[in-house]
Amino acid sequence: MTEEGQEATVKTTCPYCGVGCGVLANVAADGNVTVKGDPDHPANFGRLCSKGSALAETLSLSDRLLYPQIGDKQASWDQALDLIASKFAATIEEHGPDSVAFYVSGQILTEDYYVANKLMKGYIGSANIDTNSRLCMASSVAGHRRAFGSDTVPGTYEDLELADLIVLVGSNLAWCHPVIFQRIEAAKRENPALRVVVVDPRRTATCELADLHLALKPDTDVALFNGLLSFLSDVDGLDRSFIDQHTHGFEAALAEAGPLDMAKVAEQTGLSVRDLATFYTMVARTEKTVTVYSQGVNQSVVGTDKVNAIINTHLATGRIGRAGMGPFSITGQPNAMGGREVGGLANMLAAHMAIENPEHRQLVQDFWQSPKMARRQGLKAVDMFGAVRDGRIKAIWIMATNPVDSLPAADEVALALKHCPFVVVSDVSTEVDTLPYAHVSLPAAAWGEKNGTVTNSERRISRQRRFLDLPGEARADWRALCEVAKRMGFAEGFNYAGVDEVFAEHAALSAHQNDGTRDFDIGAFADIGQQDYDDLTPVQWPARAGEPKRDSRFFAGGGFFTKDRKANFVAVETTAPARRQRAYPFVLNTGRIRDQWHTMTRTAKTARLSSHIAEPFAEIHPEDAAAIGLGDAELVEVKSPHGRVVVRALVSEKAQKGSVFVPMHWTDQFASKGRVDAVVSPDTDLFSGQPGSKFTPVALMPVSCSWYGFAVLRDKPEGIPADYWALAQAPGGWRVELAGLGQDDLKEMACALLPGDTDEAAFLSYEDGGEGVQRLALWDNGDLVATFFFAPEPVAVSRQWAASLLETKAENTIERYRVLAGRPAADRPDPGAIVCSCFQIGVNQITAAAGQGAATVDAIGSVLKAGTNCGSCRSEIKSLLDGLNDKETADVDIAQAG
Ligand SMILES: Nc1nc2c(c(=O)[nH]1)N[C@H]1C(S)=C(S)[C@@H](COP(=O)(O)OP(=O)(O)OC[C@H]3O[C@@H](n4cnc5c(=O)[nH]c(N)nc54)[C@H](O)[C@@H]3O)O[C@H]1N2
Ligand SMILES: Nc1nc2c(c(=O)[nH]1)N[C@H]1C(S)=C(S)[C@@H](COP(=O)(O)OP(=O)(O)OC[C@H]3O[C@@H](n4cnc5c(=O)[nH]c(N)nc54)[C@H](O)[C@@H]3O)O[C@H]1N2
Ligand code: SF4
Ligand SMILES: [Mo]
Repeated sequence: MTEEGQEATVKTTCPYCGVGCGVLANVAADGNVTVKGDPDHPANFGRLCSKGSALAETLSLSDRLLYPQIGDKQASWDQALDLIASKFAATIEEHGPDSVAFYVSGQILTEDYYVANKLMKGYIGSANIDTNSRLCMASSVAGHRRAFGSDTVPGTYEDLELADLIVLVGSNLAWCHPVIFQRIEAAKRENPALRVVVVDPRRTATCELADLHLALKPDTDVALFNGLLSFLSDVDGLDRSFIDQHTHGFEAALAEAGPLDMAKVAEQTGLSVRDLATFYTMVARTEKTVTVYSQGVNQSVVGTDKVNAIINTHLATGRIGRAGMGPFSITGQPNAMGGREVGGLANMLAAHMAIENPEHRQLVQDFWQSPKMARRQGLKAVDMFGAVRDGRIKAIWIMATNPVDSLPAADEVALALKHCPFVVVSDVSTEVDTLPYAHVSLPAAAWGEKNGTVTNSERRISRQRRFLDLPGEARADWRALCEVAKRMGFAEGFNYAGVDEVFAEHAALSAHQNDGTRDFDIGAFADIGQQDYDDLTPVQWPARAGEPKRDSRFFAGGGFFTKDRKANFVAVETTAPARRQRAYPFVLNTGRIRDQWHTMTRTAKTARLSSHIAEPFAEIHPEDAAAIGLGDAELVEVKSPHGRVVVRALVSEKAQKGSVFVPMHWTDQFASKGRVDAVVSPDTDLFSGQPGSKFTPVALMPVSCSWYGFAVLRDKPEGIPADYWALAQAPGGWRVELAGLGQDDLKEMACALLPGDTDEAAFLSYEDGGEGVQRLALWDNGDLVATFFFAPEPVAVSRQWAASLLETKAENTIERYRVLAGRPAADRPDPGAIVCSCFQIGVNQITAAAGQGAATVDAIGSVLKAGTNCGSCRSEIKSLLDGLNDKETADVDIAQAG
């Protein structure tokens, strides 16, 4: 925290992805905040991606939840906490501990997570606490535990720099872990021998770095890696001594993989025998191989098997825990790893202990001196909401996650919450689709306002530090939890003076009766005091008490956390992916885009991040689009038995035939029908309970619209009566995509989007009756209030130029008519769809610079600065340049392509 009126720089950690970058937050004397990368942080050494560098732009309080509410009335914290405690206590009294639940998140801090887990498992006595990590890391956790006996990530980021081969499986690093991507890019420049293989059904931005892209059929990864195991065996690529000394079950795993049959693997995966042979040979010949994987692996009904198929190949070659090699499951959320440490999942216990293990249960209960202990696993996320729906769970506390948007079969989740007798939601924003279902809502402290720790993908614990005052009545989540615990009669377990005491207890528990039997041990911090906690520098675990700093990798010499300290090969069956029914012939794949974070409650607050892709879309192959009569930039309905969305068609060769990709981000706050999880199937992996969010059989149907529109507005519209709309921030206002099924009165439509009673006559308008083109604009003394472009087909006006009009004055009639003409003046060329969000450089500018000889990404950088700040767009620039060489057009952003 800073003294009022004094400049200060605080070292903290980015609240977005699991890379866990260090951030320097500078608060100027006037309170203005700027952020940059922390050059000393070992995750990023000063780098930040587009989202990290835009953090300061997300701090406005305009949408913040600032006061507790009961129903829709403001309440005091005391009233809210009393009500929560009494409702939970009464429900438990009447229906037992398993009638209540917590649904928490990999975005709360370790200390928040620790007390939530302690309250539910040790005091309420139920394991009905689960987290959105169930949708994210559960298959990796289950796979690790099957193979290693513990949920251990063996390697470190440095391994990526030391490797000679990096295999990225189901991982779009360029957009989702951009700073790791940049570290690999840099490593490749240093070490030209480094090869990168991308295994992903889609051609993603990450493929720009790839020497080989394996666009396998969805959900056929087990076939690919079982084939690799057979190949390694065939070419004598095994480490027999590692297998013999440190593992069990190799023969069974190999037998299950079967004798090598490349033609069969090719058929199963849809890859060519040639590409398979190239890949397998590369792996066989490269000792220093790291296999990085994330949601293309985890989010599958065979996710745990995919994880073990990958790990099998590393155990078989002994490539684990040594510099430059290993299986590497990277985490998504900033504290996904911390959540696993505290046992935040319904099937885990604190400090990486097992809930099924009676000794572990006793150990934890003794340590906590708690009245109760959950005896069996609780309900995993999808089942938890099923139990809410059928009435088994009668009170639920949702914290730092937005399940009405992010759980599969999301409309059913909304319905469940609607009928739940008591719902508590802790959040930082009012613009959250889950919030309307809350009986009590609690305003949480946001990033920059709270203290605690997070653990990143490489087991590195870093401090998040406060540098802003708490706004309104916001409070840290751990405080709200402790206050409820006290009111439920559990004061003795929750009397922490500060967050440092929670951390110290967590550290002490990790070391309690451990003696090297459990991987997670941070006993070195068991006695940490407030000052040392405040000063804590990033540290990797294990950090055992009294042990000198050592190589933090695991398993190079065996020492797994099973009974006999040997790892298990898991014999994984190659199953054919779910069969597509005739009514649902396409596979829906879902995931992320570069500049939005999940359900957009924070990243959508900045115009800069919204400029990259401003509308939900479905990426579809040209042949599929043609077959269903869908044109580029038209609207398409994506439908499953669970629900539907209507989004913009992005016709692209990057899509795999038969598949369609829709981003997970859009909510009811930003689009009329863009919540893709309404469509996603709730089927889960048998072992992990993780939903297969990347594979839902769907039907696609073009939506025929009578009209399309694009508007730029100074004020956020209160409601949008159009059949289709998508809303995004623009510099100085908002931009809206519109479309209608019927013959709406378009002037009336325009008025409905403006505040107050606008007279239709106030518009300057242009109408081409014959062609159905209509353009309207409204000024207030030369400042644009609104402009609308309507047409019978997708509107072809430059979005970037139109959005920029809010920040320019129209001094005279000519300039106003130029706006209606829908064309920029010659002195203000249209930048085109934004590629570089830091410097707002668009496709047209890059294309023009390339035309004048800037042929490489670096050359573009020196002419336009594009790609020279955060670097997140470098792979798109490369793709654009490659495309120009191929005489292809870039399809970065359909909605802006006009
Ligand atoms: N910009 C941005 N970055 C983020 C996030 C964000 O919201 N926005 N969220 C963070 C979080 S919580 C997470 S979990 C991570 C996720 O990071 P990633 O896992 O990299 O991201 P996704 O886009 O979900 O999915 C990755 C890829 O899996 C591919 N895929 C789909 N099906 C299959 C398959 O059957 N096999 C294989 N091999 N691949 C398949 C998809 O085509 C997709 O390109 O990102 C983190 N970083
Ligand atoms: N179809 C599909 N669905 C998916 C995925 C996918 O790839 N495809 N990915 C899944 C994955 S990997 C993940 S991780 C999830 C993410 O899904 P969610 O967790 O639902 O997404 P977020 O938008 O990150 O939600 C975080 C919420 O916490 C609030 N918040 C922020 N900071 C704080 C805080 O300090 N305290 C409190 N109390 N609240 C805070 C934010 O305003 C926001 O409402 O989505 C999952 N769902
Ligand atoms: S890569 Fe980007 S989003 Fe992830 S932690 Fe670093 S700055 Fe934040
Ligand atoms: Mo995630």
